[in-house]
Parts: sequence; structure tokens; C-alpha cells
Amino acid sequence: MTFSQQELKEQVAKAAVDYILPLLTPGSVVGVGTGSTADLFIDQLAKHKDAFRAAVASSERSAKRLTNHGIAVLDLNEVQTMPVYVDGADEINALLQMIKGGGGALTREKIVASVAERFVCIADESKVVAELGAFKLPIEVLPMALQSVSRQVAKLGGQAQLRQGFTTDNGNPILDVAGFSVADARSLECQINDIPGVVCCGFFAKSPATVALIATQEGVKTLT
Ligand code: ABF
Repeated sequence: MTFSQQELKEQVAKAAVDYILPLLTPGSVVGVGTGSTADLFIDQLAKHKDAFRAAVASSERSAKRLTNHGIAVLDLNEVQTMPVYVDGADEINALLQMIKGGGGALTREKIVASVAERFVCIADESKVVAELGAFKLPIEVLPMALQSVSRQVAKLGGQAQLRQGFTTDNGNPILDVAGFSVADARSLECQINDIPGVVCCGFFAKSPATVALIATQEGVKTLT
């Protein structure tokens, strides 16, 4: 029997809840990511509302789903620490460095993750890569800097394309960048962050995941 991608996402969502429950107390706040895998995680988390106090969401979309389940959603400014942040990825490598932001929530994802003690990445095996970069790198940019950032990105070897008809929860556009050579994602992340007008880039390499739960046809594997 072969599991579909949807079934793999459901399996890893359940595995994520099993993984985090021992880390939670009734006073804990859980950091929650964005995307189809994170949606399934929210649905599973909702079965354990007594195990934690509230959540912080990385998008309006996830906040709405959490609220619909009756889970309290806090503003990040009300929270000093969280034991765990759980989110998907578009690509993840063996160092647990990721490309994120296909869903456009990268900036809030990086901020919420930065406040959590651990980042648990949940994904199906299609997201695991030897080298990051086949997935176009999302970069959230201030509107006035679209052209200047695109030119700077070209100097680093990337071709930037404006994501059409899309605005982030922060009111900004996104550039999707192809063509980077990503042998050193950490260094490239720093170089892109340094471009004036960049709000956030989709590399999560300086701060990779703490652990990755990867759903495969042979079961959910834990990578550390
Ligand atoms: C978020 O959702 C992202 O940063 C990434 O873009 C995406 C992965 O989505 P999915 O789980 O739908 O594949 O975590």
C-alpha cells in the first residue's frame, strides 16, 4: 500500500502532536506555523486543548483556524517564551536548514520561531533535498524596494520575479528568486538580509530546525 501525500501529511501532523505533548504544561504557549501541513497539525492539536494555554500563530490564516477550534490565540508581544514552534517547509536539507515562504508567511514564521525554544519541522519526504534551491527563494520586500532589491539579487546570481496578486499579512509584496547556487545557505541568507528593503528571506539556515519529523512510506522519521 502506498500512502498519498495527503496521508503522509496527516501522519506527520499526528506525530508532531505526540512529539510535543511531553514538552507542554497547562500554562504553555505553542507556536504554530502556516501551510497545509500546519493546518493538519492544528486540527490534531485541537484534540489536546487541556495540555496547553494558548497559541501564537504565524499568519492570519492559522490564527483563524486555531480560533475556529476554540484555541486562544495570543499576540506575540504578550509572550516571552514558547517551548516549541511547529511548522512545515518547502525544502529541508540534512543540516535541517530550510527554504520556507511558499505560502507567503515567512516573516512572521521566522519571528515566531525565534521566540520558541525548539523548531519542529513537519513535512512529507518530498520536501527533503540534498541541496536547497530548486524551490524559488521567497523574499518579502518593502514595495518601494522591489526594483532595487531585484538588481542586488541579480548580482548574487538570482533572477527575481514578483509574486503576482499576492500581498503578505504585513502588506508587502514577495519576490520569488530562481537560480541561486546554494552551497552555503547560511552565508547567502546573511547577504540577502543585508540588502536594504528586504524584510525577510525564506532561508532558515542561520537558525535551522531543531528536529524534523519527516513522513515517509516507511513511517515518520525523526532527523536531528
Ligand atoms: C509554511 O508552509 C511555509 O513556510 C511553507 O511555505 C509552507 C509549506 O506548506 P505545506 O505544508 O502546505 O507544504 O510552513
